[in-house]
Amino acid sequence: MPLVIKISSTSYTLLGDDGVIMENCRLKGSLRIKGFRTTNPVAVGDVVDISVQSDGSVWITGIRKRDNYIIRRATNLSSESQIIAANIDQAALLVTLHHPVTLTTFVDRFLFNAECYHVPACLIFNKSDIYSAEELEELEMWCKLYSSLGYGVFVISAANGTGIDALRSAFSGKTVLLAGNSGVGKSTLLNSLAGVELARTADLSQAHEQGMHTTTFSEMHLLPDCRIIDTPGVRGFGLLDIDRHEVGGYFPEIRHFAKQCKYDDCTHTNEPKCAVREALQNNYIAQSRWESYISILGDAQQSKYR
Ligand SMILES: Nc1nc2c(ncn2[C@@H]2O[C@H](COP(=O)(O)OP(=O)(O)O)[C@@H](O)[C@H]2O)c(=O)[nH]1
Ligand SMILES: [Mg+2]
Ligand SMILES: [Zn+2]
Repeated sequence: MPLVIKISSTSYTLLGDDGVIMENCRLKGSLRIKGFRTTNPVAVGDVVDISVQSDGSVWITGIRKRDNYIIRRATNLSSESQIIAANIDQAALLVTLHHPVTLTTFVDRFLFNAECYHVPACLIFNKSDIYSAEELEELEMWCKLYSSLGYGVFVISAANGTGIDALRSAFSGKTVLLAGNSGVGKSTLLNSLAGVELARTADLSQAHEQGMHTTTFSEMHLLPDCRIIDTPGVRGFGLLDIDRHEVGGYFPEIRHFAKQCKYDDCTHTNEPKCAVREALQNNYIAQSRWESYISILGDAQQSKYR
């Protein structure tokens, strides 16, 4: 079945079973109105049905059921959402502790969202080549924390190749969604994994893209051992619907201790006999994770995700 690997504002690029790439494919009109209120009904990673016309042009006539998908709202004010990617095996966040600084809340929000979508998540710490001894110690603490929570953790240098082989084997055969703040090294990592120049890195791309309309559509890169979905302009992803008392269920350590809370719908804020707050006091839960939890709880309160 053909796979959607790239979307532009007017057409789709598909990868056929035979490995042939079909460009300029169109969407059959009736597909536009069905289903979600999304700005685009077809996403990168979708498996689709096609019909080839007598002139050779290709129409997408149907979308196969998705294993999973990740969406974000089109804009803050809009109720429309955009499917960023579908059928993902692994969500990977590329992180730099410094240069640029990544906030723990940003990391925790990513992990939280991946849990909500039931997509296994991992963290890739990049630029290990430029850290001071002190920064490396800090990095070690982050790695310990997140691996103790069950997340895959990798320390790499996309620039000099450190850790790339381990990453390549972890990604082998998988469709990976790669996210991360601008400047953390996503393009550099893509090139490093591919072994050839695929994506332009910051230095080269900025001048070129200025004045041009920059696309924010995702694209799937077909690497020798894996498929990487790159999501330009997508720093994280958002949820449409979550209740306050459900938030803790997507933090593995909170989920663990919450079983012993007195109330099933405990939000771990001011309820009596709360096992989660007790665990926090005894340092079984990291302070930074707790702060992220409280921050996401605040969003759920304001219905930010609805
Ligand atoms: N020292 C060092 N610099 C890196 C590394 N990876 C990327 N960079 C640099 O960081 C900048 C941003 O990289 P880029 O791949 O464009 O980031 P993107 O915005 O996430 O795609 C560029 O100047 C890269 O050369 C790394 O592992 N070590
Ligand atoms: Mg880039
Ligand atoms: Zn509780």
